[in-house]
Amino acid sequence: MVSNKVELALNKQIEFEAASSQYYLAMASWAETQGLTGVAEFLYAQSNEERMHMLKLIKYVNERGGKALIPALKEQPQKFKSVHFVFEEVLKHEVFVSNEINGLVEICLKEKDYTTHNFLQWYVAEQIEEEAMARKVLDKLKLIGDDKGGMYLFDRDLPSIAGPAAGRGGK
Ligand code: OFO
Repeated sequence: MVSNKVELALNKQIEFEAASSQYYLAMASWAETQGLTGVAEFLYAQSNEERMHMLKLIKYVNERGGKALIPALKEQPQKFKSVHFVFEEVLKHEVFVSNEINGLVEICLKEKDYTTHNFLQWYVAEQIEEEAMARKVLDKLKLIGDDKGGMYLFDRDLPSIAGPAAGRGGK
């Protein structure tokens, strides 16, 4: 059974995962309209990943005798300044989520909820991967700068640049 404090914190996290999924979906759709097929494909996959993170939490809360709350959808931006900006946002967002997960872990320790603490270790590891992936993509973008040919190749190769750390599929 989860305590009220843990249930509340897990529900907050459900909200963050849902927000991540929606945000990445908006980015993916924007990229698709810019002809950036590879970037779009990558971000659609990221959006699905975040939805899966949300679902995992929903099921956990309900299984542990709590009640998962399904968050409302918020309006998302229609436009993004650039691909660089998009991935800067992805990194910023992932760092934010990592901090929230750490806070959640701390609450579990305070509440002596070792079961949820154990469950959350998957998220801790996932965040390390996702932050590393966002940094890797940003490093590539810095190398490209404003070079259009570079962007063409980046878009084409993004799935392989991101590699397994992007969690494309397998989780
Ligand atoms: Fe990358 O946010 Fe989920 O955990």
